[in-house]
Amino acid sequence: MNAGIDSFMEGLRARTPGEAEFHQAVLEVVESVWDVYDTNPRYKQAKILERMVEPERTIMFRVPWSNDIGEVEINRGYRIEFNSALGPYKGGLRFHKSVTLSILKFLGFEQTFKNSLTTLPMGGGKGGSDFSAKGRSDNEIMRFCQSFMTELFRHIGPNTDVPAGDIGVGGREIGFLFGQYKRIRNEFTGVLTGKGLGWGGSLVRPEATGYGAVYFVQHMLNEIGKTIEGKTFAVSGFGNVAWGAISKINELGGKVVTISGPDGFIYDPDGISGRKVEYLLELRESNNDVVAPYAEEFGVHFFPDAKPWQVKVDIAMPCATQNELNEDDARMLNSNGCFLFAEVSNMGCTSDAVNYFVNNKLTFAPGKAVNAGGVAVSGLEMSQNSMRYNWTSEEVDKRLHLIMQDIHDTCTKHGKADGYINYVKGANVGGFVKVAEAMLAQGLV
Ligand code: 2IT
Repeated sequence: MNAGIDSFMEGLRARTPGEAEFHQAVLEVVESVWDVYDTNPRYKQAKILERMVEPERTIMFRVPWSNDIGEVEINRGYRIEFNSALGPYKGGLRFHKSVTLSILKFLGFEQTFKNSLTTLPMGGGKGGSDFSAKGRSDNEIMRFCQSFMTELFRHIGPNTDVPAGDIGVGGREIGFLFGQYKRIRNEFTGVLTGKGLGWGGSLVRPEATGYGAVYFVQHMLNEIGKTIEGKTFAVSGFGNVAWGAISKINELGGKVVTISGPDGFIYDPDGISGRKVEYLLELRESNNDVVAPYAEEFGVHFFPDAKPWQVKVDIAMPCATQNELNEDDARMLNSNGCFLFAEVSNMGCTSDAVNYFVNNKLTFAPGKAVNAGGVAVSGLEMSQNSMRYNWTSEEVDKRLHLIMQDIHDTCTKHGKADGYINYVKGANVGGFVKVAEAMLAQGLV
């Protein structure tokens, strides 16, 4: 490794001990942009990279609430306002028992570059809590969301910081959070995205992350002279992102043969289509966080405690969570004939897996490019809220198409060399340069 990168990372690790996921996300970006950084005295003098890895503001707070049997429960809430060079902080809230400061810092850091890639005016932020909806009643979820917002409201606003959903935060939670914000502030504003259609939400927002990812895959396939028609896909996860991706793959003539949950994966060789896709929504609404019931419902095979990467497919799309696909998985997929890897989850692949893909010049694109359609349509929701007007689904979908194409063009511009597109480098450099230039223009803040 390069000595400059080494000493940069050593400094970061010393300042942020124990934040392994954050270090992983930073290292990937620093490795990609180091040449650009090291040869640009304007960036170096202004210590742009050193500033980028320090969040502008980190908020941590107590979230007390009482459960259905009257016991007191305490969770920890967070909002990391990472970078506002390009616009108000923007990024999701994750409610899951695995949430830590390190996880939200990695997500907020990545969000900054992802949002930059979308071409829309959004800074980067992320937040959430170690609260999990698993086994909770709707009333408990509402009380938790209300308590969470009772502290968060003072830090956010439509021109300051606009949260949205992520793992564990969907339409139901956004509704509870929005209601409490409106009640406390006495303001009906676009302070959150992912809102319901009748009260400020945007058409296509629920589908946007999955649809956008598939549009991006279409561009990747186009580069290697292929199309989605007739291809088989391994998808992981079974939530909103997997659901959107599967719907669009079906529409374009592909076949998805796997989904997964924390309990294992489903192999459905006939393809997950029709009613089976809608069934994913029922699974989620059950608050159980398992996929095994799908096997019983549709008479297919369930593989407990296993990941879907052992199945023979053409294309792999991890859609669940960070570090869900490691180097062994990558090798196994590749040796079974898989030729395209589109990371849809944020940092879904381990560093070793990413290095394996790139060093072997395989067609791989990172989450911050592939999954950016979600936050992009959040940006379009903000635009519509500002105009107090709603676009049709055709209008939103058209803009989503253009944005995904733009991101692919940016990746190609900064990542293509000797006929190979290094999407990791392309996305990181493309995202970085725009943020760096804005930071320089805005002075030492
Ligand atoms: O990771 C992500 O980009 C999201 N969870 C969506 C963020 C947003 O503000 O829509």
